[in-house]
Amino acid sequence: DAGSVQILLVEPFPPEVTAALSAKFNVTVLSDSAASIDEIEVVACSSLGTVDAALMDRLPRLKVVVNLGVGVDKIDIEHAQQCGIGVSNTPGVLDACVADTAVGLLIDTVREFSAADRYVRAGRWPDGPFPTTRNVSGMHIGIVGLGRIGRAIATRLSAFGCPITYHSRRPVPDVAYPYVGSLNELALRSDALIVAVSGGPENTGMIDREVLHALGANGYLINIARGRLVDEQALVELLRNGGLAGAGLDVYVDEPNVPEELRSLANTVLLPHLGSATKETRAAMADLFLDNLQKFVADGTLVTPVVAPRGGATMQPE
Ligand code: 8YV
Repeated sequence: DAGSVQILLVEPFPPEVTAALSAKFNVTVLSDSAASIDEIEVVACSSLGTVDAALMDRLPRLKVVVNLGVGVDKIDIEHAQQCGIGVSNTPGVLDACVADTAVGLLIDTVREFSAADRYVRAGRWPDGPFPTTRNVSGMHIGIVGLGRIGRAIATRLSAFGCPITYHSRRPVPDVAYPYVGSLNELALRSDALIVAVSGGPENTGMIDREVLHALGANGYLINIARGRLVDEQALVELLRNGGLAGAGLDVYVDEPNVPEELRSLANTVLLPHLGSATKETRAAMADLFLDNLQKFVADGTLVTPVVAPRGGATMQPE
């Protein structure tokens, strides 16, 4: 019975989903120091909340971690696997929205719409026209990570007449876009590099100084994936000294703290991790999150597992 299932909520977590969760389940918030955690069977988190091995080890009855978001990079997946703890995420339902964000960020960064808006608001238009920029249509686009979101970005930019190439661990079957085995080579060939790869530890720092250098003085970097994928310090240096034309970022190494160096540059467009933040998409994510939780309570399995929970219908009292 759902009411008897003990859920631990790891913040930050959207308040509207907390309300839906609390209506059906017995919810304890991790930050509540009086919280009794011995009976916890389920951890609920968003992609922004950390669920490390230490937390899992503090919960003797933990069986599943249900994540609101597609990225599970803040969950220790390896440890969950070892302990037989299931993990679910919310894939698919946010692809269109995040791809829209990537395209919007690309256009804003290249055409400098946000800077032009500041120009008009500051009353500078009478001083002269805003400087010309460059075309987005026809740009050579390199996509890093051709998963569901990467493909949704590729579809949209194909309609802009942009030749698309991509890099991933291995070629993706059934796609027509040319695969480039070396990330440096992809950066060399691209006018804009769009990062859409998963943010797990194996990919940390993959967009390094060399890759950014290969992208070059006329190149743009767009990141809607995770901040840790990029060497942020090298990015700042190249943006500052003309080694890169511009960067559009939705994600950062230490969110919500955005380095002052990035904020003071004129050739950056900076968004506060809003890739999936529309009402429709967040509602669809919440539905899939709750479906995973309900299925687990019902039969011990998950709708969209990242790690399958060990041992079937485990919610019955032992
Ligand atoms: C949000 C995200 O950060 O899905 C992801 O991986 O990064 C996001 O959509 C968040 O999880 C929403 O609560």
